[in-house]
Amino acid sequence: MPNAYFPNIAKPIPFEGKDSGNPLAFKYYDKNRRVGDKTMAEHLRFAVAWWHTFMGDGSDMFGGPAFDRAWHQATDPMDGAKATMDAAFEFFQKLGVEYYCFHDRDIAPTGDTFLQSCKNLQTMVEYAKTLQKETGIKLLWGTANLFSNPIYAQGAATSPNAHVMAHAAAQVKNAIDATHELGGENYVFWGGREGYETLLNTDLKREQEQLARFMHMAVEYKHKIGFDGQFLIEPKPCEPMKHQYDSDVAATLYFLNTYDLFEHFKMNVEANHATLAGHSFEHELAAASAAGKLGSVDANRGDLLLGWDTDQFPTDIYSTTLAMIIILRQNGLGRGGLNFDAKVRRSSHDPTDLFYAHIGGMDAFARGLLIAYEILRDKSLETFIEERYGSYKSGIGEKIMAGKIGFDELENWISSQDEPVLQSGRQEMLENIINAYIR
Ligand code: XLS
Ligand code: CA
Ligand code: CA
Repeated sequence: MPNAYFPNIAKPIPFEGKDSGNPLAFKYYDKNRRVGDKTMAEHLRFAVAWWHTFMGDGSDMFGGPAFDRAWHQATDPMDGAKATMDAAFEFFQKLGVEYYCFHDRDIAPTGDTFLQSCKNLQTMVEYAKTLQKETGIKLLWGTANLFSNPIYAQGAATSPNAHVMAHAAAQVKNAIDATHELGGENYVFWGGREGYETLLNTDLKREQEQLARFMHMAVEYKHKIGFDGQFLIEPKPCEPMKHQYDSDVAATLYFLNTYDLFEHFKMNVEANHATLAGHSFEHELAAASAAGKLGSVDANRGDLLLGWDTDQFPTDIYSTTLAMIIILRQNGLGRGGLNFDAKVRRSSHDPTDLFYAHIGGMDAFARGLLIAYEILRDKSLETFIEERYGSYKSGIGEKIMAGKIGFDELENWISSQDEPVLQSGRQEMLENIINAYIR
């Protein structure tokens, strides 16, 4: 295993169990441990996000780069990209994750022209292919950065300028090609600038039609080249735009339905985007799962006291438990996974902090998995929920749901009945049950 960029981490991070005092060891994530019919690694399918972990330089709105990364020292951008890729694969192996995710412009530098950017990307894809082959590490998903280039300031697919939309289409074509070439299991569409800043200059209906047309072209292209990965849309309500069209899971489902795209997409649900949309992480997961559309997860957390996308590493066991209950109920994420779309804080400038951050996130989800598995195995919630709706299994409830009767019949029926007998929702009792499992 190469040892050039993280010399302080001499060997892969070991699993040492919950009593270990070693901060560079897993306490819960034991990748080969079986939980039900799968190993922890198969359940969790962790991925590292290239943009934050290898490209992040600690900049924020008030200050420039704060991280001095050994892989960012080259003067030639392509040498820098290669060094970054070496560092990334060293990191994946030492951390013990099987997957990564990237934007086209993360792994390859933007060239002076579009064609040069495409060439850079192809060169880096070839290099990634070699490293994937050598290490067995795989691509969970690829995507295109349709938000950094100033031409996308007014949208990419939803730009008022058709030349810009064409540019975005050509860029996405190349990003899908790259993902396909690397055997990516999914391709993500996050429309950071697909929204508006003021309605004074915006035709909202037209922009959504453009977005739909763009997605149809992507689907046609996917079939044309035989890419069999999943297409995922990642909802977010705002930032950088004031309003984004795919604002949450419900809005995205509506968009897919309206424009005849439903069968072609699932969703990549991000925790921090859920809370920015005024929902809980588990609400968004449950909403996507109920529609059969929970494809993958961007595992992070926000800060409820800050109104922006802080992309912090997940540490809250309660939240990972509720998330894993939903994921286990739908029998896993299939070809999706848990991607740490998360960054270390500006003050955590030491490369070792990248290990602490991921170890913490992986342990938080491993623990959530173990707890959720027990809760479901014991049917601690399922039996209660089943009984709560029991009145629809027979009698009047069964007739209602079978579509056999309507308002008139119900009025007649109600006239012959006493007042309904109400059952408690038992929220507090159920909350206590969950807490009893978190030990
Ligand atoms: C930004 C998004 C982005 C997507 C991929 O807020 O989370 O990083 O996951 O483009
Ligand atoms: Ca994300
Ligand atoms: Ca985010």
